[in-house]
Amino acid sequence: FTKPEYYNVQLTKADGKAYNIPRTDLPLGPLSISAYLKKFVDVEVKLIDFNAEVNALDAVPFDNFEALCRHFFMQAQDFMPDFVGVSSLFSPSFPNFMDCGRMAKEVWPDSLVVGGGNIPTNSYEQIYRDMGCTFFDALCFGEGEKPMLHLLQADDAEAYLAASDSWI
Ligand code: B12
Repeated sequence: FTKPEYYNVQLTKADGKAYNIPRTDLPLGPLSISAYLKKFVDVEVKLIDFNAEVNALDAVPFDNFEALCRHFFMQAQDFMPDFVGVSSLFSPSFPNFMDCGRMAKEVWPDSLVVGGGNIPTNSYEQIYRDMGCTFFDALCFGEGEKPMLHLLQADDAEAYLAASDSWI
């Protein structure tokens, strides 16, 4: 992103540097989960779309995605989430998905950090077994609306996660 190749669509930002332009598409999965939850429970939801956010920045003075992620999470520090959900659809985002989960746990250690989308649905063994990941409290398998609702409604979230087939 910060070192675009000649064939990438580029944008020169206010800091004078050329950046790649990430493609922005509505984050349909998180939006769908948010809409579903709001129908059934009184919940406040905040969504950070990183592609839209980096496009909007005037400069991107971060060496890596982890630093960028920490920056946005620290900006949202007045919001103390009970649950943080990280979503990722595309395989090239795998490292970003992991960085995002790691940073969420660092910034909000008391929150339950969960992941969902195509990446964890297909790569949960790699994430937990091969990489020994400890910052994702659970990964959702497949569609997330009902699993998230049941998680929010559970008296004992950890016991629910351990027993449910929708969560790894
Ligand atoms: C629609 C779609 C698009 C749309 C845009 C999608 C969007 N708004 O972001 C368009 C046409 C733009 C598109 C483009 C591309 N796509 Co596309 N696309 C899809 C498709 C068909 C559906 C995705 C979708 O929106 N589903 C509907 C939403 C509601 O579901 P969802 O996102 O999966 O979320 C649910 C669950 O995953 C889960 N969930 C998701 N996040 C979270 C988070 C938490 C915390 C929890 C608990 C649960 C959870 O719950 C959600 C609700 O049920 C998928 C195939 C598929 N069936 O998944 C391919 C797919 C994602 N696309 C793919 C590809 C390759 C591309 C392109 C690279 C194609 C290209 N060569 O240009 C581009 C890249 C776009 C980009 N931004 O970089 C591949 C990705 C493969 C891979 N391994 O990376 C897929 C898997 C298709 C395939 N089998 O090849 N795509």
